[in-house]
Amino acid sequence: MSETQLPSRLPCGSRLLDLSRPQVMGILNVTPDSFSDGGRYARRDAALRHAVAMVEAGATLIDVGGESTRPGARVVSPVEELERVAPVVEAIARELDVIISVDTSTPAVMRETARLGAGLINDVRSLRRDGALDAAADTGLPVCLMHMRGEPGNMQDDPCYPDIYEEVRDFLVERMTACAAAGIPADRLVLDPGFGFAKTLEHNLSLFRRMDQLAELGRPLLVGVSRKSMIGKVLGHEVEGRLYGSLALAALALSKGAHILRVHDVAETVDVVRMITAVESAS
Ligand code: 8Y4
Repeated sequence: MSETQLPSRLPCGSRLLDLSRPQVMGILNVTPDSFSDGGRYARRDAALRHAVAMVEAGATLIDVGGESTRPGARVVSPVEELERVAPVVEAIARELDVIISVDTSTPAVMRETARLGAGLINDVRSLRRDGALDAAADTGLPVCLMHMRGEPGNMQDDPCYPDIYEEVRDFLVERMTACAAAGIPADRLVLDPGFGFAKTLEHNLSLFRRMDQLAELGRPLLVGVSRKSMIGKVLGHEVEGRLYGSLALAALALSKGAHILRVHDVAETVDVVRMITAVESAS
């Protein structure tokens, strides 16, 4: 794989993502479990307020997701997913100066949200659904490819790999090749090891340790570990008690070359990023 220097900016629709320093992506869930009651305008307004707070706290990307990837979550139709996500994307695009990432595997959602102002496609299935490669290619937007075997519903059924790092690298190379064949060039791709997806605790820890080697693929890395069960398993804390573990992993991910951190706790993570950047910019 080529080890060329990464460009310092990634075009994301009408905006540019600055890759010369680490960026924080705030997580915005618009699944019914997060904003269920109050009807659709209440859901849109609550989501917009959350997005405003994350941008004020320093997020430069907002990841909007309308389909839960939790094991056992109900399957959402494309129409239902679009009804949840589209008003939120539209409102953020109108109100805020931020790159909107859309967490979706659904071709129709990719096409429509791109039209409404989305700047990045974040697909945990790495464009493996029927029509997803073509839809993403047609939008011209960058895509985040993430390692996951199987589907969210069955991915934790005894995942087994001879070498987790090689598994993730080979998977991402295969998806990069599929993207190239569909007209999505490598310079439009972001790569993600997929922490917590089809991996045991040992897989997650070992992959995290070797994450710096994924730089050899020559693309920016996005890392999502915020509040995940790998932290819960090591520390023995429920999801509300995982902030310090999340910040420890955020700092370590930066030291291993991560470019984008996908997090719930934006203000706290931005402090970590700014402190590390201050030290690394010193003479
Ligand atoms: C508490 C809160 C515990 C949330 C677990 C979780 C990633 C992602 C997710 C990721 C990229 C999650 C959509 C899982 N994780 N996209 N999406 N990378 N690119 N679980 O790691 O946050 S959802």
